[in-house]
Amino acid sequence: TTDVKSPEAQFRGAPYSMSGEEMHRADDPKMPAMTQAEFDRARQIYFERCAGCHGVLRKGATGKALTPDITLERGTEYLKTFIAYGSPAGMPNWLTSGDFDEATVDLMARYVQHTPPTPPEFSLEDMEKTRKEYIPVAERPTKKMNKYNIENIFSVTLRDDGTIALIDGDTKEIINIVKTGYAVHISRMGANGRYLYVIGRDARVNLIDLWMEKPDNVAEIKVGLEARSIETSKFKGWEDKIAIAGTYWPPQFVLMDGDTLKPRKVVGTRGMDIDNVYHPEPRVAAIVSSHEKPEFLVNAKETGKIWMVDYTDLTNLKMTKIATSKFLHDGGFDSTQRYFLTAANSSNQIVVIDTKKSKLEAIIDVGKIPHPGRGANFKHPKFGPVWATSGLGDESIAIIGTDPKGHKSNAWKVVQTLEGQGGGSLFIKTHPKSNNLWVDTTLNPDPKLSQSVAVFDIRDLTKAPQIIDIAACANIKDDGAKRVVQPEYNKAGDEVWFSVWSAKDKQSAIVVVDDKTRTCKTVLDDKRLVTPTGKFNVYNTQHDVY
Ligand code: DHE
Repeated sequence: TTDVKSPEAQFRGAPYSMSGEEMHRADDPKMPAMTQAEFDRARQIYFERCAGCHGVLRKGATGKALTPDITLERGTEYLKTFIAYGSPAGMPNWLTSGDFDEATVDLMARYVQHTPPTPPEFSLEDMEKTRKEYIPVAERPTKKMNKYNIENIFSVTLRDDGTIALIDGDTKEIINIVKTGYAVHISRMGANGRYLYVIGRDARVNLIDLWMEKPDNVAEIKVGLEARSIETSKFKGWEDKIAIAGTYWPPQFVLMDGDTLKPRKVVGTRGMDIDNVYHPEPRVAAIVSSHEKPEFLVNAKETGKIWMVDYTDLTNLKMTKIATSKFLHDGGFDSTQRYFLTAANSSNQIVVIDTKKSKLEAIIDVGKIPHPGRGANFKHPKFGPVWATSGLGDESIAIIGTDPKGHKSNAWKVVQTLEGQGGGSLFIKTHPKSNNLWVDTTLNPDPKLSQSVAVFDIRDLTKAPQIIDIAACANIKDDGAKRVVQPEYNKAGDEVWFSVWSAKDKQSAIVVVDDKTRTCKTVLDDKRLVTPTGKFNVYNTQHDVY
């Protein structure tokens, strides 16, 4: 078991799916000796444990740069100590946590003194070769063929199953379990309320048609080797015409036809960072679709740049690159949907973009490693419209004023800081019809905290939050981790759903809480719900309600 000293490190440590790829090895006599078998094993471990923080090319991301010019100077003994015991800056203690034995520590210390093997590129042609249209557009339904209340369907990530569950939010029945990419990550709903787009960490994109009698895949494509984000065009007149997927490797994004996933244009994100230093691996993190213009907003994580991509003319592609702050990760809109608020996580900041003017509006200092998901919008009794984020690094919840017209002096300032249960928070959520602000602490090392959530009363935020033991509601008998993750509302805003997330071979569940009474209402513990994490309500995702 891991000593979860740093929830941040644990979070970043999710395995990359590309360890099996053909890669070129380039040695130099200065580098410590390694057999090919040792090299291959170390490479695999690097993708499983290290790439998330240090980057595939080891140029440094949230973790330090580990290229041979640096590591050879440090030497094997120094590196071994670092790997074994970790650092207060967030490097895990791989030996003392029990994850690595002495031999593995030695192996990895030698490996990082070698030139990083470079994974292959992935071109438009490579993508097109993987594309499947299971049901061509002409053979798809022309109207809704089922009786489901589509707007209240939830798409649930079954992380380690490589599937999503479509759950009827009214009856709580599973409609279908749909095969998707490996370690499937997020779902985003098309603007028309019909197509659901899902992306896996292996960069497989699935297009699911919710009009079918039994909603299922109609098209699929692999757009790279590693990915996290997918979105579709939402501007009036352009609804679902263009889909976009961002990849971690290769560092690029692709624009596709919304209904067939045919790739049309690939754009690389490599280039200068905000300090005018070249970065070879700016991973694409969150992508949102502007409501003000026919544009996507694309977070290029390591360069700290937000690209506003005009999708109306793919030949004469127009892009505005906004210099913001480094390590852009997740984010969402304010309640008017004009401003995009996104975390620059390792900079401990929230960046605000005005999507109407295509300009940087503000950069705001918040607590340690903000992680808003899409954030939470509500009307503060004193400060008016606000947006909130919790974080991985500490217990603080930053409430930021978002109304430059009506509450000018509070706009883009932290107007209040709440004290949550602790660090390791991933998601925060409310709903326009609710008075509750829910905050999880999924990655907190204390199981009491990771299995419960804090709920604040928006009408009186001076009151301490109520703590609800969600895992206990699930009444799971085995000894799984039962980490509670990601509150998500139903369409009506009167229920909030939580995942109780255990390992693949353990029982997991979804707990539905009555938002008014804050009591557990329904437990979904169907055996097919393997490792549920993210949940995406169709209506709320379609309309960016959060
Ligand atoms: Fe996520 C969103 C990246 C680990 C659950 N995650 C995102 C987004 C990015 C991202 C860039 C924003 C996408 C967008 O809006 O377009 N996530 C990463 C990682 O790089 C990271 C840290 C490590 C990794 O190697 O993958 C990571 N994420 C996780 C998990 O371990 C989580 C908790 C469980 C899981 O399913 O893998 C997880 N991430 C989520 C969820 C969202 C998300 C549920 C969408 C939240 C929302 O409400 O929109």
